[in-house]
Amino acid sequence: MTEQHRIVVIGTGFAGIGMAVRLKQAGYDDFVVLERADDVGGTWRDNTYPGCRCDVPSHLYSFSFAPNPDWSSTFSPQPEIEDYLRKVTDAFGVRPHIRFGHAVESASWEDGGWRIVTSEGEFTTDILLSGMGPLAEPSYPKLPGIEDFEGEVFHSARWNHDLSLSGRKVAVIGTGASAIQFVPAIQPEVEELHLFQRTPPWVMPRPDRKITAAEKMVYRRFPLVQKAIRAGIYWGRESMVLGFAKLPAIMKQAQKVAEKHLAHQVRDPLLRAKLTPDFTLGCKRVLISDDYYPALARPNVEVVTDGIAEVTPTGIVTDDGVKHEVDTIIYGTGFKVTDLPVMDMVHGRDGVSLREAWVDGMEAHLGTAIAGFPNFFMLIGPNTGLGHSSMVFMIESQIAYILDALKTMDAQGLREVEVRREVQRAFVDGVRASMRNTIWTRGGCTSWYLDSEGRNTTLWPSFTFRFRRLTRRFDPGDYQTLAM
Ligand code: N01
Repeated sequence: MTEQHRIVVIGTGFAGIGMAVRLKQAGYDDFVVLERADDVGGTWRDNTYPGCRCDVPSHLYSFSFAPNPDWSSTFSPQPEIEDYLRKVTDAFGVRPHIRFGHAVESASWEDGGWRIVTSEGEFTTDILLSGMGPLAEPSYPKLPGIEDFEGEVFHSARWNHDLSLSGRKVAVIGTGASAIQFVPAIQPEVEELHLFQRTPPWVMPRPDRKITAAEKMVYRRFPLVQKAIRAGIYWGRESMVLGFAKLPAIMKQAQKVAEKHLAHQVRDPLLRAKLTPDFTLGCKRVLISDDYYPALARPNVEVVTDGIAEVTPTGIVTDDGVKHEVDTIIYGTGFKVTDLPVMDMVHGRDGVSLREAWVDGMEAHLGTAIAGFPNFFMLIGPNTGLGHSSMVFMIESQIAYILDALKTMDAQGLREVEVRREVQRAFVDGVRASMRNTIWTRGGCTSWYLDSEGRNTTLWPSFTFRFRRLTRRFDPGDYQTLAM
């Protein structure tokens, strides 16, 4: 049997939950949220690796409609964020709308509506909202010989908690935001840790501390105080990072802080040389940690900088011919950010998939609406990611825009809205122009910010406040519309 709803949302991370809460508050009752897992949380439910925590200050990492006076520290640990999302889900009454265990297999625009096939049956809807997020699907590198490896293999985003790492010889592949968090957490437990580093990241000090009971009380009694701190951090962070990002020469000054951090924490000059990056700070996501470098200096850790030639049943052979005997391989190799599963899942007008629509790179008007895909809005779509601030702010901007679109459709009796191709083109050209001379494209590195052609189709290159302004109103003039 096919279920029909006015609105279908996919995913229950920050995007899907925020959307569901706002829909309910706006009086839309006929909606369901499809979730493949058995609880909410998105990437904050899936990433349970030891040491997982947010590298964005806690004050920024909550919805404006659900401030959290109870964050325990400047940078919240993963279980607290997952718990926060569960609490928001229940406090705002959206859990009954969620269909857990419903993995979306495809969504197609057919006969003026969306038909969605899930692992548990079909749905049809007028409006399809994607909250699937770019950090959902782990990326596994293709290592020759991996299928013959006799030990244990898993990805940091699918941590194997049934396996004790105590006494094991572990290979970690990757040195991004995830690895720098779990490496110090597992180093004391494992017998040997072989860290396969392709590119050394820049690592800044992490100014973390516990939030005191007195502070929490103030936030609880005077929410405006927390709001003011939040606004202050936004401006400070964004002005600094964006100022630097647009002027790579100045970014080199910030590098000095990271260089000092490395020199202070790693005394061995050979190890320090291995860990010194050769690109401008900010080109990849800037990492923060106080325990990563000290962990690498421990005697049971080896930083391997030669490339991986092949995997054998009992280890990894590098390009220099050395064999590293290991019984466990942990991938800290990130996510499929520019090769999203949604690209093959969603088919718009004339059966065209997002992958086909995006042959020249991912693009969307305001990172949200895509020509050829009527009544479809994508949360955290192309060029809405951030290297400098909180994604929750971007998500809330998109949610407000989508709600305004729904209100406009209701008020004007519109059955279909589809962004005009030329409007999308103009927006995307603007984003690419302002991306041109930034650290993200000219910093001398590759990163998940760039697609296989070197285009930055992931980041928003400006202040989040500017994005908020652009998404404040849904302009039906930007869309081709069809009346009821
Ligand atoms: O993934 P990454 P991540 N052989 O893509 C290496 C968010 N996040 O999971 O730099 C060898 O950054 C790759 O090497 P290189 C945050 O937005 C947030 O760590 O490409 N190595 C790199 O070192 C973050 O940016 C938090 O040369 C290979 C690593 O794997 C995003 O998630 C915490 C390889 C991948 O790094 C992703 O972070 C954690 C190969 N074949 C994550 N393929 C917060 O605190 C890849 N690598 C909020």
